[in-house]
Amino acid sequence: MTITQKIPLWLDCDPGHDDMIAILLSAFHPNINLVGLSSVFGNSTLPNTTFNLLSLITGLNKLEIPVYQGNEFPLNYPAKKPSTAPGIHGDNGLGGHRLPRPINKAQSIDQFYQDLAAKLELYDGELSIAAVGPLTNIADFFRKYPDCKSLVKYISIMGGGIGIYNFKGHGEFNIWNDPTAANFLFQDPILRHKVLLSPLNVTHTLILNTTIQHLIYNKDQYEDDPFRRFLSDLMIFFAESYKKNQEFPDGPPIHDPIAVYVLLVKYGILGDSQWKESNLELHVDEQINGEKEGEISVGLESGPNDPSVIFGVDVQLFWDQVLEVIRLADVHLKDSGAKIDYD
Ligand SMILES: [Ca+2]
Repeated sequence: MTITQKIPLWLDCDPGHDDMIAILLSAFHPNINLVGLSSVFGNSTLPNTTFNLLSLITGLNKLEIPVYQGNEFPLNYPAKKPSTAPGIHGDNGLGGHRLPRPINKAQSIDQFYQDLAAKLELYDGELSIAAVGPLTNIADFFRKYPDCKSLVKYISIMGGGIGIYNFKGHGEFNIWNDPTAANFLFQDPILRHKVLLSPLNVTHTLILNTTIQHLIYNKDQYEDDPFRRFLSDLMIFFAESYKKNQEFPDGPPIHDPIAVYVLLVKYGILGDSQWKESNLELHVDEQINGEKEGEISVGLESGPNDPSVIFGVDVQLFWDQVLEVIRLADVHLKDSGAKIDYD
């Protein structure tokens, strides 16, 4: 792929503050063609994450991107109960600022699967999926549409940790919430080598410190910019939650956009960026209420057909992409003259 081409991308998410940055990167990066957005339960309930997704699309004036409502519960529900993250993202999943009232409505899960299958066929081996919430929708889709497995290029996932945890002892939030879905994608003979997993090991290097917060919004430069103030209020809320509940004094890790960033590297858009990855045989502990529920273990016989786990990226290049899409979103909103009520 040459850099004049665009990556056809489907983003599955549970917004979510860091999901919002993944949405910005997907919707505004000049080398990405975002063909669909789907919601899943996770950071909050499915009605809340779907509302937040529709609200963000309204706030960004990107109403042409179709939004679909996915699954409300993990694959193994009701035995496996999901868990939300109000201590990090607020009760509605996206705390810190009133959200714009959504204009569009979400389409059904049946439509989601039909349209994703149609897009995979249309782009004939070039479309990738980025999944930045629990993996329920994506695993469920490929279970129901097995012929589509050969058509997806990459499944880029933010989730898990190799010896690092952030949820209930031995878990990472996304993987813990649907370990059955994760195991399906990590172990499926056709899909597993298409999986790119960005775990906490790499996302904990992507800290939204005060310098970056200042570049996103500062009063001197952006006093009359309601979009940047909106973004900043949400990010400050996220930073305060992380400081209080996860002991990140310098700023919160911005996990989710990594799954999109990784694709920019893999498709050759960002040239020879610094990069560390390993192919690892992955297994998630599915024992409900077990001591190691949600923990990822690495098999002894890892080989080239196993998922690629990303361990290191060029942090500056990552933030350059994020700051640039925020600038482009800002220009888009001003140029379109959209009257969006952020206050
Ligand atoms: Ca997420």
